[in-house]
Amino acid sequence: MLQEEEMVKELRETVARILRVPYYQKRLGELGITQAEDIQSLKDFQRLPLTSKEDLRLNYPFGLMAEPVDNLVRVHASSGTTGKPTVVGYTRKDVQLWAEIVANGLRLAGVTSKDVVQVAYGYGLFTGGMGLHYGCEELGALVVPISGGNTQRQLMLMKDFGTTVLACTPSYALYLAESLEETGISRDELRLRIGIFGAEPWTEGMREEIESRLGIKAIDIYGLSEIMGPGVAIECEGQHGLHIDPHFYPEVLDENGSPLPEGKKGELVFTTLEKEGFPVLRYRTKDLTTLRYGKCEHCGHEGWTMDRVSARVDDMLIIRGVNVFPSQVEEGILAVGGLEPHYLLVVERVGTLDQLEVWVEVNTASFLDEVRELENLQERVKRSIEDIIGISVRVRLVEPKSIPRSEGKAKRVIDKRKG
Ligand code: DLL
Repeated sequence: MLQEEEMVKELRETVARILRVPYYQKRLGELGITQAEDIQSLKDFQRLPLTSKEDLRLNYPFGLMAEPVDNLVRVHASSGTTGKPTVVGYTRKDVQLWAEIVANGLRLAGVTSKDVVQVAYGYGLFTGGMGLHYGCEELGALVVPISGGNTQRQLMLMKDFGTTVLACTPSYALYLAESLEETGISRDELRLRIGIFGAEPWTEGMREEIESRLGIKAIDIYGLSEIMGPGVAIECEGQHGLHIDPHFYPEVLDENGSPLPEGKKGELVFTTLEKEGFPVLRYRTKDLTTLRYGKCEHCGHEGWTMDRVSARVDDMLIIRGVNVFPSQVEEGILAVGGLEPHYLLVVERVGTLDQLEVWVEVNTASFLDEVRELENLQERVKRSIEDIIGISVRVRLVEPKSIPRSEGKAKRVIDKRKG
């Protein structure tokens, strides 16, 4: 492991930088921390306050920048569920660093300067498109900056340009796979070999589905705008967890905010190192995962590796007192054949009781089956989901293609109990 001393030195530099920001100055001052030198050990660091999305909102739009706005060259923002977005700013050095981080990550994933990368993440305030774009350019790959949507055009260019790498959300990858099958373009006409998929939770079952339908290796890429954007962590070709880039210091905390040891699941928290415009101290991602430290046998990466993010704290549904994550339902659906991985969770309160209904699409072959067989399928999915989540659910099998497809992050829950 990195010498604690060395790590503390780097963290201290971040503390020095964030102390330029009046808001942090005040919060740290309340704890008696007025200078970076007050941090002498990891224990000291762990006593520092956590930062949340709420802090960003309170300081909207530029209040948490550690550089004058004049020194920023780019902003991105993530749409909040309530009103104003959260804004992040980058200096010239930050955008260069980000490009290098993404390029390194792509290299670990097996992408080279010879690849043709179709970037089908959205371009704009969302960090997905531009984050991947500059990373690919830094690597020397050929970028096709098509952005999200316009599915038929995506397929045409994928074939005509000989795209070898597809970068988009896993749900959009699945939609593209489905559209390819419909359009009648066969996999042999394409040169696709790698997918760089992230920006939303997805399961191993979904990975297998995408890999087999597109005939590619599907790599999980993670990131969030508050920390930088895509590339905070990425799988290497070995696909055994996501390697965290050394410019980000991770912690996993329990519900009380206390650090958990390696291998224990909790909320992922990041501190940025070396970031200028918008350095962040102990930012609560609300993502649930586990951490381990070590050397990857496959690619030699030495440092922190995290498990795939199975869910966000925010996505957790409490149904009749039981915690349920959409990814658990996805796992249950994919364990049963004859279905499409397109689903929706509909939660309602009937009288005083919460009810979860899962809508799942049957595939075209099953759709033509006899009613009895469909009932049997329905029963099997129901049992498969119930085995995982531990409460009873209703399953509604729906026609192929009746659940809306997503071109970006999928929306999988309709909670009618709210509002
Ligand atoms: O989604 C950045 C990104 C773009 C990552 C493209 C990967 C690829 P935000 O819009 O700020 O940024 O959303 C961040 O998305 O806290 C997670 O909850 C979720 N997320 C991102 N990547 C993954 C992943 C981008 N690989 C939020 N697995 C994060 C699971 C992910 N969840």
